Amino acid sequence: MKRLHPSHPPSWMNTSAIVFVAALLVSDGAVLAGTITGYAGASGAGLGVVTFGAVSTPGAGNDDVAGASPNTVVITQKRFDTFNGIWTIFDVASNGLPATEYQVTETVTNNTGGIWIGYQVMLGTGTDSGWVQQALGTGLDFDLPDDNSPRSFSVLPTIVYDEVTIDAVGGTILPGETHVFTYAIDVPDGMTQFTIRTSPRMFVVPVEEKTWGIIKTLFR
Ligand SMILES: [Ca+2]
Ligand SMILES: [Ca+2]
Repeated sequence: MKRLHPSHPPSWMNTSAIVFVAALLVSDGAVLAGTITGYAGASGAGLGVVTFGAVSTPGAGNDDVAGASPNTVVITQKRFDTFNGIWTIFDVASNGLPATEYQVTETVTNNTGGIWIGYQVMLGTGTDSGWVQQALGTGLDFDLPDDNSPRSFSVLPTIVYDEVTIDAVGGTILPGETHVFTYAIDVPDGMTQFTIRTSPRMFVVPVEEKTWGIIKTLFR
């Protein structure tokens, strides 16, 4: 179900769950959870340049967090040179505890030569022709159902999202402009890698073309 960014965060606190996780963390003596261990590269026809800053996980297994998680992923530069997607891949260590929440920040540059009217972020696995969007309900998600952490796309203020897709629209990003976007993700235990797919949206499709496209699809 798609929804608009809420003005009032939902109730999220589950005391028994927090106590349970805290007990696990303390009993082991070590911090264990599904955590991002590193950046495994970028690909896609939109690339450009991707410069990975750092991943930091001081609060492994902390799902859920209200506000910005202390765990961070920073992409210091993501430059789109053509109007296509860029996939960034992350390695994950599984250690038997629930999800770890990260606040992702990416600094995005429009080097495509065209005006953007939107920006899309998706979660999944693989890249390019091997890309598979994450199914709903797996635990890899954009901080849902808790939905209580920052999600901001600068000059694109209208944000429509579900567990695995964010569409930010409502403004324009001109050629040469750079903007900082941020969003929260939950990384569950039980996976070795995942991918963040990002892509600009450029043109509004005219009604006539959309109609023709529908017709072509029907008769193909
Ligand atoms: Ca959260
Ligand atoms: Ca969360």
